[in-house]
Amino acid sequence: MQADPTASHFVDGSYHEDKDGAAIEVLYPATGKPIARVYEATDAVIEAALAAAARAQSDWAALRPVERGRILTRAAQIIRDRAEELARLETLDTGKPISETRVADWPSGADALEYFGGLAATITGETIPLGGDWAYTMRVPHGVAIGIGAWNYPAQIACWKAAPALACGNTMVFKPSEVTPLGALKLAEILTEAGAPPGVFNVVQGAGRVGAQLIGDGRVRKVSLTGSVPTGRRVYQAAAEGIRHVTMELGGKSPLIVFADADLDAAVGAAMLGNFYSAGQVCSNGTRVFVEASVKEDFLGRLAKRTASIHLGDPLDEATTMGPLISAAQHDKVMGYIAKGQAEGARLVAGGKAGTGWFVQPTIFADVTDTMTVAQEEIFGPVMCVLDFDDEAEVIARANATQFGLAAGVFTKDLARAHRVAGLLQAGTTWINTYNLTPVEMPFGGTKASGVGRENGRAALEHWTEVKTVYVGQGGVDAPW
Ligand code: TXE
Repeated sequence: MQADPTASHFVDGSYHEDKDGAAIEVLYPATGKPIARVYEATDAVIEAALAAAARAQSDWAALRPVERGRILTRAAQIIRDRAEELARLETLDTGKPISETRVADWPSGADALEYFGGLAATITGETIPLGGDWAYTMRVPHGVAIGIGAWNYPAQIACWKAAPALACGNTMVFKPSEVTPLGALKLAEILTEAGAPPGVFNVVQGAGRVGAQLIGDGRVRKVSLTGSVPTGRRVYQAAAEGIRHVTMELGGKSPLIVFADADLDAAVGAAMLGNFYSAGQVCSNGTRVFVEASVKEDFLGRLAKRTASIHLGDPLDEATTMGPLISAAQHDKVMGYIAKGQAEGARLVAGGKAGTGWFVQPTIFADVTDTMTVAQEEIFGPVMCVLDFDDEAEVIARANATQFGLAAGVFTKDLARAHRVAGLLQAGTTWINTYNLTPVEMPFGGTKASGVGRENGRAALEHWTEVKTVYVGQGGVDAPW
């Protein structure tokens, strides 16, 4: 099985190869075997991409917004027309089941292109009366932006960054994760086919070194990262050197609170979606499932039964509902956490074992306490921790006792309580009686160590533009001397 792209990079409107960079072998997570090879961007490739983005930016920003929007909308349609081929490629890149990549990854990317394509022509400023004189504001693009992606949702992340960035008149150099380099190249190809001028969206390959080099360039005005908290800290620091704008979508250890009056089957379904989808490699997962003590055993019984129906297997097989982890390193890391959970006294209710290759069984720990490592650190694998609680104030305090603040969930039939708890949880996004739905119309992002800024929704427009103010003098100048 091979999935070699036309070339490693996409620069200034076309595929671009330079084999002087170190080779990056792309491994299919289901087999661990190579399916493609790309080459890390050399200094020459990085310079070509940045120069192209800088050259293209003023003309792109000067286009009528409705024309920029039309290009993005057209790209969304091309993605939908090529849905099956793209889903297959995403499965090869990530190991996620085809049943997921058909409905979640590129489709969510297409939604972003369509949504921000539609919004492009609505980005306006305000007029400010000053008593005779007046002022007006414009929302102007930052200029050249860098997008840096993680490996868990490579196509979606590329689209979620490119769509608002381009709608607002920025140009972008995007660096996908070195583990999943393939999807972003397709996005560049599709945007170009849709009419994006050369240089508007470029893709270069490489790991942290290439990312750091891109961020450090003097032409760059904005950096948007999806990744882990330690990388976020590094990227934020580097961006600060050049006083660059940032959006940071980082990790989480989100609470999902199930009160005794909740629809338990719905809560079980949400807990499973929020821990096992994409083999648990989702930043907003509700990995600390707090269940009110009186319904805990009932909840665990239903959960264990449904978890047994998860089908691990070949991600290209339609019947597979969970794939492998992304890499050997991630597999070993997750197995390490499972061992630690057991050593620290958590009760294993399901799973706990490695499958063949990089597969890990969907794993449930019960009787987890707040101080256990598995309750504190982001595992990024199919490991659910169930903790008990007795009352509302207690569970809110415990849910908030973390450095993270990406997401949260609350299940209850009590309307007042649902909104009260949602208001008190320290999270960028809180779901009531559902979990992990991230439609593009809704802002998404974290508080505390989980991030800065927001993606999606109208809120994203504020993070891809800045305000320019113009004061208009209408009378003479009243100088005191
Ligand atoms: O992520 P990194 P990695 C967690 C997950 C995983 C761990 C490490 O637990 O095991 O993080 O994964 C680029 N300047 N999450 O190493 O390092 C890097 O090349 C500029 C959770 O894949 O955060 C990649 O493109 N760029 C998370 C991107 O940053 C740099 C999603 C993310 O890499 C850089 C991913 C630098 N100095 C991993 N160093 C979530 N919660 O969503 C790295 N990069």
